[in-house]
Amino acid sequence: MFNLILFGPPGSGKGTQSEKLISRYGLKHLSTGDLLRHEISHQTELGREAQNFMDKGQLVPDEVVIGMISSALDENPGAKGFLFDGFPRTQEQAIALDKLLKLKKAPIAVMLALDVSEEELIKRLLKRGETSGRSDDDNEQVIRARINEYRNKTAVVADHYKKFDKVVMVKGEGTIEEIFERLCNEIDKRDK
Ligand code: B4P
Repeated sequence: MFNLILFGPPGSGKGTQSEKLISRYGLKHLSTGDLLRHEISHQTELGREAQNFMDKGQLVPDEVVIGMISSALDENPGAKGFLFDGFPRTQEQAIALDKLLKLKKAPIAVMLALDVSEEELIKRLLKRGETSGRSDDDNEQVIRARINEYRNKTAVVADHYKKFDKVVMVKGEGTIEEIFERLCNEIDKRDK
């Protein structure tokens, strides 16, 4: 089993690159952002709770996202491997993920961390906001709040995996194809 975390600030291209990576490597894509938006569009209780946080650019509480990931892992017993996109986003989520994967005897192989300047992040998210209908993308104040959440709560997740020597920084600026090739080069260096 090959388990990979695609890491980076909001708008760094995690969702964009994940789509391409799962198709090349046959991994199961687990995006907490997508799972939460699915709950919102189906107007579930979890979705209504999550929307309050997401609309303000805040992280959704740990127990909610950890529960979603735990169920998704159980629902895919035959997966060749998982690509975690947008998860873990806090130290607590990272510890919970490590425990869940330990039970499956399949730890994280590598964390690929996309490096993108703040100016570029804001530009990309505002551009997506023009067409996506995502309420967390169409307002610069909310985008800045998301970037602050990343700095205050999420950046430490990379430190967690650095302790195990699992973090590789990848330049996240350039064309989508160029970035994809950089990510593939790192994955191909590792055993699968
Ligand atoms: P996410 O859905 O994870 O999304 P994201 O961080 O906004 O974006 P991503 O990095 O995937 O960017 P993308 O490829 O789409 O999170 C949304 C919210 O959900 C969070 O703020 C939080 O509230 C909540 N949430 C999710 N997971 C959580 C967790 N674990 N714990 C707590 N809360 C959680 O790219 C962005 C744009 O850039 C796109 O328009 C794309 O086309 C463009 N782009 C991509 N690559 C480009 C390139 N190379 N050049 C130019 N543009 C590019």
